[in-house]
Order: sequence, then C-alpha cells, then structure tokens
Amino acid sequence: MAEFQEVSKQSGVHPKPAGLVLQYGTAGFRTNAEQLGHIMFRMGLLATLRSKTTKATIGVMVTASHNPEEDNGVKLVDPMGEMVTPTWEVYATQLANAEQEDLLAALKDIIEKESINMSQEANVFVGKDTRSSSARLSQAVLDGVSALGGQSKDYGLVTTPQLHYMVCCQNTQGKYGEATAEGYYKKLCQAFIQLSKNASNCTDDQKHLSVDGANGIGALKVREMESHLKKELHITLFNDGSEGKLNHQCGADFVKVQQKPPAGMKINPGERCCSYDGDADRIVYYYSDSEGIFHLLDGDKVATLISTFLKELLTQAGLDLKIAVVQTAYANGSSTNYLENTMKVIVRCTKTGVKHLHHAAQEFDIGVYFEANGHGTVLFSKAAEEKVQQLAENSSLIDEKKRAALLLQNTINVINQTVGDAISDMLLIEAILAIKGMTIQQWDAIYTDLPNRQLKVKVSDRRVIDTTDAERRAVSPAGLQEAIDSLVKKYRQARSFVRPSGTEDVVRVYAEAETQDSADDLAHEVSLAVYHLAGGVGSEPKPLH
Ligand code: NG1
Ligand code: ZN
Repeated sequence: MAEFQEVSKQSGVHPKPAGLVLQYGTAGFRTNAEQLGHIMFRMGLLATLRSKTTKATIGVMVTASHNPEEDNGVKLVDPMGEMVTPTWEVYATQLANAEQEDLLAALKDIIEKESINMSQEANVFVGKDTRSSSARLSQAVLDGVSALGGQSKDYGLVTTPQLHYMVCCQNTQGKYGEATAEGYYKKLCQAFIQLSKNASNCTDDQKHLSVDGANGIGALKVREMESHLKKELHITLFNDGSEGKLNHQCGADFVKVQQKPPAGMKINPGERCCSYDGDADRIVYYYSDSEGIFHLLDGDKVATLISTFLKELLTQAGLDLKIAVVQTAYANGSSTNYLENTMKVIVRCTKTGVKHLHHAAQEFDIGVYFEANGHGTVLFSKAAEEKVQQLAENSSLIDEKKRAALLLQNTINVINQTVGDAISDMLLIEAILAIKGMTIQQWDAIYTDLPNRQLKVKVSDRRVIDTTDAERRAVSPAGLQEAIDSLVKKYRQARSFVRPSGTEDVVRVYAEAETQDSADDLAHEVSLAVYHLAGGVGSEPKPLH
C-alpha cells in the first residue's frame, strides 16, 4: 500500500537493534537513550493511529523524568490529557518490539484490530525535556508522525504536565484553557493571585520559596512563569541547569529516597524549600530546623494539606460533595491513619503508577491523589465544578459562603487536572499556606511520619514476583509473603511489602516501623528474603548499619 511506503523508508533511518525487547512500563518506555531511536519513531506512528481512532489530538512526551541524564523515555498522552489507555500500552509494546522486517505487519495488525480509518486526519503534539538526547529523539517521533501522514506540533522544551495540559486544551476547544505556554502561565498564575488575595498580612519572608529545579526543564519553566506571579511569590531558584547535571544529587526523587537535601542548595533554618523532578511532574517540600535536622514533606503531606483545605472550604460553602484521597502502598502509614481517623475522609489505595490513582480519583466529586514521591493532583468531577461555579456566581450569598465558593473556583483553576504538575501543585500549596497563615513547621506537625526505608534488590527476573491487594501482598514466589509477615511481626508499628519496579530492573522493598533503626533492619531483612526466594543476583544485600 502506498501509504506505508514512507513508513518503510523512514523506519530504515531509525532501525531497531535486532533482539532488543522493551516494555511500556509504569510510565512509558524508559532506558538508555542510545537504544531509543526506533522506539520514538514507532511511538510517532502509534500516536498517529491513536489520533485517527480517537479523532482527537494525542501527545507524545520525550523524557525519562527522574532517571539519569543518559537515559530517556517516551510516554503517550490521551485526548483529555490522561495517560494512554491500557489496550494501547499493549499495542505500544508490540510495535516497539516488532523486528525491522515485521514492522508493517505489526502496524497493520493494530489498524485492523481497531478498524482504523486511515483517511481520517491525525494531530500529534510533541514535547521534550532538557536531556541532550531529547532533540534527536523527539525528531524521530516527528518523523514517525509524518511517515503516516499525520500533522504534528512541536512544543519543544516543555514540562510533562505542560504537554498534558496542551493536549487537553486542544481537545476541549479551549474550554480547559489556551494551548500555549503563555495560556498555561496565565491561567495558573491568575488563579494563584486570586487565591493569594485571601491571605491577610503575608510578609515578604512568608512569600519566599527556595526551589530546586533538578537541573531540568522545571527550572527553565518556573523562570518563564515568574513575571506572571506579580511578586506574590518570591522564588530563589537552585539547580537551574546552568552548571549541574540533571537529577544528579538533586531533584524530588533524590530528596525523597535519600531523605536529605539536594546538593547545590543553600538552606537557611526554617526556610521553605521544594524540589521538582527532571520533568516537573513531582514535587516534595522540606526544611531544616534550628538544629540542622532535615524534615521532608512528601506527597502524603501534600495530599493531607490540600484535602484539609478543600474539606474546610466545602463545609464553609455548604456544599455536599464527596471527597476522597487516593494513595498507593508507599503512602506513610501515619498519613493514612490521620486521613481516615482524624480527618475522616475516604481513603483508597491503588497500584503504583499515576494512571491507577487518576482512575480511582475520577470516581469521586473531588479526588485528591498523590504518590508518596510527590506525583499528584486534584480532580473535580463535571458536576462538582458546576456546583462550585453556580455558588460562586450566586449574588445573594452571605460573605463566608461566597468567599469559600470563590476559593474553590480558583483552586480548580490553579490545579492541573490532567496530571501531577510540580509547578501547579507548588502554586496551590503556597496559596494554601498563605491563606491559612501556616508555616512549613506547622504543616509538618499535622501528623508525624513513621520512619521508613526503601531499598532495591536485583533479581534475575523480577516478574517472578506477583502481587495482590494493591501490591501490598506477594502471591509469588512461594513463601515470600509468609517470610515478610513473620519479619514484620518482630517490630512495632511495622509494615513491609515488595513489588517489581515498572521503570527499573529491580525489586523494590518498602518498610516502615516505629524507629528508623527498626525500619532499616526490617527493610534489610525483607531484602534478604527477596534475594533468597526470588532469585537474587550479585552479592547478598548488606545491612544498612
Ligand atoms: P516503579 O519503578 O514502578 O516503582 C516509579 C515510582 C512510581 C512512579 C513511576 C513513574 C516509586 C516507589 N515508584 O515506579 O511511583 O512515579 O516511577 O515515574 O516511587
Ligand atoms: Zn517525572
């Protein structure tokens, strides 16, 4: 067929190394950038098919998020800005792994299965992060789109959540906002400024925030946004990419996993600081106290702050909307306990990966979802948005109700509902702290985290570990869960689980307990159980102390 001639020709420019097999993991394909040329070209092809089938614009983001600079990756964005639907993840894996000579057959197979009308037009938005390989790889995506006759728009350097936002704006014919960087900054910053007007007596000191940009795209974009903030927020930017290496000893993942401040940042005692990850879809906060002790406020603390704020506003506005917080097994046990028993909100636990959280959050009027690592956002149902809107426009309301309705309305506008967004989350968090007149120490004191530890274990095939109950229990290999159960019993307030990573070739071990020493010991003992029962490779895991 003539329409595939260009695909055949172009695919020769982006050949697949024979035998290489990659999976569409927790967040798309991710590996060393050298191995990704053919993947990018093929994801350009797939996005074009997805666009034809949905009759909508599809997004393709080139990034490997918090992974090292040498890596890269790609993820597809569905019409409403959400992660691509699971059936198409399967197609993505099939297309990515088809040997060079089988590519056309794999493509035609998808076209047939989905009964795609190839004369339907296709539109694809492409974005990339600051990695040195991203320019070449995003060009390969664009080549894939044009090989199938699709139209593309190259947004160049954008954060992952900005690309999701553009896709949603485009497919809602501008109802969600204007599909430009300028439109994004205007929408978010206007809402932030409106929210900030409710903060009485906010001093310059309280308006100050230190941001670690992970030497990535978030740093560039926060700089671009600054003029729109009209001095309502004073940002000092560190790790802006001018010197340091992307994600190296900095960024949200480093801070969360290492539980220490990033390199390259000057931290004064008590000062509010935050870190983005390499593509700015995660954020964590922290501060150092007067004794120099580091305090981390992760995604669970963010979810608690935001859901408390929203719950108070709903009460003040007299709105009966169902609010829930969605977490994963990595959520600190103290946060779940506080949310369920003190705040009395509904809490749901899903598998790791934002698509699962996003999906669960959609079941409520207001779904606040955050992974402990700082990826998250708030979703408002259509009905909830309409109720808030009606109330905000009701001129006969008494002051308190009106104020609450307007705050809710601006919260809806400041939060990026398509996906977790470090910049948007930051603006909401800053506004809430200002409105509540709350310091970061007061926020931190809402509940006390249980000490915890995350470790990785190398095994020969991580797929031998199968889990159930939102990954909180292992059903295989035989004996592993029993071993974990008996180790957990040795410690107070303890919990532990293991699961195969969807982005790295490792098994992740999580443990929490009453003291840091117990959490460390438990994590180590569970690592040993994984090593011995699930085919560990290399040397045996060493104790942490
Ligand atoms: P994996 O590698 O599947 O654990 C990690 C994070 C996820 C998610 C993805 C995508 C942890 C424990 N896991 O997934 O939460 O953010 O990366 O970036 O943080
Ligand atoms: Zn990320």
